[in-house]
Amino acid sequence: MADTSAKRLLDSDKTGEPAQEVKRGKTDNENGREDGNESVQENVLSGFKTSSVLSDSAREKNIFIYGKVADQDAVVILEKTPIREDSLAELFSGSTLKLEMKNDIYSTYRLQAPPHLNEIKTTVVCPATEKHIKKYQRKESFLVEETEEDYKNITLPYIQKQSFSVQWVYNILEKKAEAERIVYEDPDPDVGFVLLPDFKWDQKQVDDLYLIAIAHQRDIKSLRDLTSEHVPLLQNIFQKGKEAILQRYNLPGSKLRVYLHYQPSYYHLHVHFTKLGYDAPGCGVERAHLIADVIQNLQSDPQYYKTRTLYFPLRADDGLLSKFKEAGRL
Ligand code: M7G
Repeated sequence: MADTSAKRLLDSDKTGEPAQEVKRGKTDNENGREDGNESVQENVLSGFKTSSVLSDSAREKNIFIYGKVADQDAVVILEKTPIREDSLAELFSGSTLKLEMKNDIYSTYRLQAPPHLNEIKTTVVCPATEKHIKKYQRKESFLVEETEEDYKNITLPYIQKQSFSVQWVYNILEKKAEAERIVYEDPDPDVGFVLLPDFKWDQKQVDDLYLIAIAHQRDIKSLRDLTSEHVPLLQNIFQKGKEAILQRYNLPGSKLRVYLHYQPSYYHLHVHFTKLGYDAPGCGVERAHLIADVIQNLQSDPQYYKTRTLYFPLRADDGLLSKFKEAGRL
């Protein structure tokens, strides 16, 4: 069965595709920023100075930290990764076990695993902007109701000035970063896209599979820009994305949740592919729009997303929320 076999260890080197070589330490992108890949070993965090903990979760076993790398603001995310079934034999035979307590048939231990089975997934955003720091801070959210006029008068002017840079997206499309991670590419300029693992996924197990498909077209900011003319693009991403995931990860379309975020964090059209049953951040009904529904809505009304009132959550400290408040819309 696809689900069981898909539980196996995923060999991240098994990319299959003839990915282009990544030029390490290259500084030719727009921002003059370096793009590295996985094999760079230098510990950029050795001098990291913690300023504050933005949020943490004992349940999700992660912590979001704000601090400085040299003189630059940085956000570091540390996350314990799931225990893989195929590492159990080595975990039991190769670890030391320290008894904590024993009572009748019950005992608890501290198991010290070999280092390679005890890695912490680490994400670094550096230099981080104030918006990054806010993004990772735990804050109360409010549901916003955005009409067609609200989008034109409030949201659009705000995102044109305030949104995150999408340089990382262009780096992927131009093979300046993450080229070796590409799972599938359709190079067509109109309906083409690049499918690759989201950086939230460590690719060690399919239980928390998370990929993103990034459109080659650069002028579609979000769901709001979509009309029926984009249906072939969406159908292509949906169909070929599912086929590529079936081929690579042995996971059929019936096991996938494929959706767009509104509002997204990055205003360049991309589609999220996550495993059904994995409670991926942002997959709730207030933010995720299933691509299958998006396609049907556009087929029945070409202007559906231009004209509909859309609902989405905004965090208390989000500048866009202040704009809605100033306009008396909240
Ligand atoms: P979104 O809906 O714009 O925003 O999705 P969200 O981050 O609030 O969900 C963008 C997606 O791109 C997210 O799932 C991010 O984890 C992912 N992502 C962001 N960055 C900066 C990168 C990156 O550099 N590489 C990859 N592979 N994924 C990224």
